[in-house]
Amino acid sequence: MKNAVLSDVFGRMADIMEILGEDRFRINSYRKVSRIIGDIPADIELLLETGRLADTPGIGKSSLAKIKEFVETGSITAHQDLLAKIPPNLLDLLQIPGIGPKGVKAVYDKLNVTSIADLKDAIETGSLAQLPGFGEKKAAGIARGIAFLEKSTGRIRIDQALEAAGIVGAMLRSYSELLTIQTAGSLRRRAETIGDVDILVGIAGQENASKRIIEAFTKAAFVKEVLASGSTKGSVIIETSTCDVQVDVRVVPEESFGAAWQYFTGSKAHNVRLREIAVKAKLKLNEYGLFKGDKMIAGVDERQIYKKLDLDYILPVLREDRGEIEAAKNHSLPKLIEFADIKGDFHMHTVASDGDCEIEELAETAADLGYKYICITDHSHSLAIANGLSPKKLARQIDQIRRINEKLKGITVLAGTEVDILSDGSIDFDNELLADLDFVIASIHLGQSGAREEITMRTLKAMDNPYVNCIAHPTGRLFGRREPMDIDIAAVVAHAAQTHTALEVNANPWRLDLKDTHCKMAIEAGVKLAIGTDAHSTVALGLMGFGLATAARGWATKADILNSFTVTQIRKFVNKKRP
Ligand code: DGT
Ligand code: CA
Ligand code: CA
Ligand code: ZN
Repeated sequence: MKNAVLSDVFGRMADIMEILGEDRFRINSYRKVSRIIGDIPADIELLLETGRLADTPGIGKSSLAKIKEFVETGSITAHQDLLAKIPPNLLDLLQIPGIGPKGVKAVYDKLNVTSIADLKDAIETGSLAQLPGFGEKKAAGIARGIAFLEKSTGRIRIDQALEAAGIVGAMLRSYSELLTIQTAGSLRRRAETIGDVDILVGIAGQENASKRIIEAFTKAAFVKEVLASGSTKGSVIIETSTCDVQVDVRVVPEESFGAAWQYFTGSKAHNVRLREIAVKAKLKLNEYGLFKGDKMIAGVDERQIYKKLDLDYILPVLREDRGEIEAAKNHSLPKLIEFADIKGDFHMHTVASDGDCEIEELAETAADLGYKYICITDHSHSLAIANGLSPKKLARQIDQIRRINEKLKGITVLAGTEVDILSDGSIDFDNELLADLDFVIASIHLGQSGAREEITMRTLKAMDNPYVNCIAHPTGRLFGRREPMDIDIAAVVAHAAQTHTALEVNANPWRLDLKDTHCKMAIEAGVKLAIGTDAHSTVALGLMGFGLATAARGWATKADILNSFTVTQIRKFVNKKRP
């Protein structure tokens, strides 16, 4: 699928136009096209062929022509023309957390900075700090951003890992229908970021079949570099639509598949504990099976490994040696939240702020997902860059939602807001207006680089507001782009429990905060978690699974997750805090 690359090209064109100071309106429309393409789940080439792309709202004639050109020739003339207008390394600056196209324009225009190296010089000499609109604080932030970029570990987001696993899985399946193919490692455990993708292949019998499978894998068209190639294991770098990914494929005999799957799912820490238990029981556990002397007592089936070790079965999301082994021993593992428990989504944006679709479209998609409600949470007016709603506009949206609800069947639209927490911890809307809403989420978008006391104070104060029901993306991190805010999570959790405020698990794979360990802390303190996709399109409502996995990794049960509540139960939850 060319969707992601194409989305990137449109985003890049917008960036370059912004750096060159071109027309605002055109820049915004390119950005919009970029996001629409990025969100389309179907293959864009197919949509183009069938003519359905032309009907997609937001994609005009000229964008369509560019998409067509890209599909036919692999590039877009307008993109090449724009690239020719700027120095070759200038766009590298955009990878630095803390600097956007506007910042790049400023340093390029005023300081003649054309590369990251130039920018480092400008920081060292102090000329960046002197540039209007920058200052010492911002320059220091950018210096930290460069350091962050330089030490970046090369871990990838879970959605990127899934794409890579999909590419390799499809190839292996087409190689032979008879293979058992499963993902293992951190991807199966749904860890927040992934180092490399591990794929396990089970085959019945023949020795040399394994070698042929590895050969087929390492010689596949998607392979960019072969790191290792043996008779049962191959390790390669493949190119996906957004990044390079290391993929390890191991082939094991079918009779050992369960043991290998257990072993290569990890985590290492979990496996070490399991092996200790085996040793104590005078058994031997490895990737080939569980053995009593020479006799294999489990191997084909993963569940049997746990069973024969006198443990309840432990789901992959819990395998981190965070108490799951003890719980499995004394039969006290939690019954984790599942998708079937989810009745709604608490966080999404419409065209009213920076989203791509209408309330009705979101409601329709949510109903298809089997939900009973959604909560509309557009931004508030202080967040001008995201086109935040004025109080007047929000009041109108509330009326609009009431009218929509009269027509809708089977699903309720809750009127909400994602209101900004201002620099003094106050809330961007008055309480009278908030009182008209069904559910309020509050979050920090501005001044995220503030000191720990400041960020923590703002968050705690926001929770004191009787109309604030949830703190959205409490740490504000964006993997690879922005480090989490410096915030005292223990204090936030304690205050959430005290003030009857929920904390969000943001399901967007860029965010995933609260993170798993923080979810566990919150649950132990009796705080409810609200999973929100933060969708800006109907497609993004499908991100729920990532938030769900994060909560499950934090040991969440149905009772801990607000999304398992009915509308009536949510109203009760909200009213308990209101005066
Ligand atoms: P990653 O790739 O850094 O996101 O994390 P994992 O967990 O996928 O780690 P990886 O790919 O190095 O190895 C996959 C699994 O294989 C790991 O979770 C557990 C198992 N494994 C690998 N090496 C060892 C080892 O030396 N000892 C034990 N007990 N297990 C290992
Ligand atoms: Ca791995
Ligand atoms: Ca690996
Ligand atoms: Zn949002």
